[in-house]
Amino acid sequence: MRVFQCAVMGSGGVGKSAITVRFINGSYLEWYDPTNRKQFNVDNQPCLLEILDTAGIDQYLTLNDMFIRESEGFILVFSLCQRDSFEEVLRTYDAIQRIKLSEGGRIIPIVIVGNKSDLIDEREVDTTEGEKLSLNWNCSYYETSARTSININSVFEDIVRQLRKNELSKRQEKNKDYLNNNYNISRRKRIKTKKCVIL
Ligand SMILES: Nc1nc2c(ncn2[C@@H]2O[C@H](COP(=O)(O)OP(=O)(O)OP(=O)(O)O)[C@@H](O)[C@H]2O)c(=O)[nH]1
Ligand SMILES: [Mg+2]
Repeated sequence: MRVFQCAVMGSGGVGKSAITVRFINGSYLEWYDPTNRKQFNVDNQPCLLEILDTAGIDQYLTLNDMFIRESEGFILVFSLCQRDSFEEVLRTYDAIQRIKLSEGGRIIPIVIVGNKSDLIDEREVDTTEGEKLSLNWNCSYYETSARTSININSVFEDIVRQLRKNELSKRQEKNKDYLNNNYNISRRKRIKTKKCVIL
């Protein structure tokens, strides 16, 4: 089975671990194994997702670059109750673009997550702001609560759908290149065989 790798990134304390644990274990803030893997069905097809729960601390920036290189998809988490963390998503997005585009990537599977939606009275970021960002970046946006489990599964299902789509388009591109190469070779051969013989 194809194993997809995704990283959960964002500022410290936004709920990256809580979201990951909620998805993997179905529990809230219990200890878990940080080499998270979960096999589940998306659109009736099984998949295995390996989730890298990163630490949201600035001094790990170089480490973050390494995580970006190693991951195929990204769940960018901010807290709906902390505007700074929303702005951090922009910086992480820039880093992902810089690294992945320099590696020749084109479509980068990304889901933006505004967490802690249960803390209604403490909100600092509006739904429309998250939605606007996702429209600009052509990715998805969910508002979640790891505490109440709202929308947690949808986030991971969405990233798997994007990862599958990405893989399919890469495969199609490869096939196109292969066919083009073959066409050029056979064309060259044909041109070669059209020799004129002078008697
Ligand atoms: N109310 C509420 N609190 C949450 C939610 N998710 C996480 N928290 C709380 O936020 C705090 C930080 O959660 P973590 O999951 O440790 O955050 P993190 O992003 O993994 O933090 P670092 O690993 O330090 O970067 C904890 O005290 C959680 O109880 C949520 O959906 N709702
Ligand atoms: Mg954590």
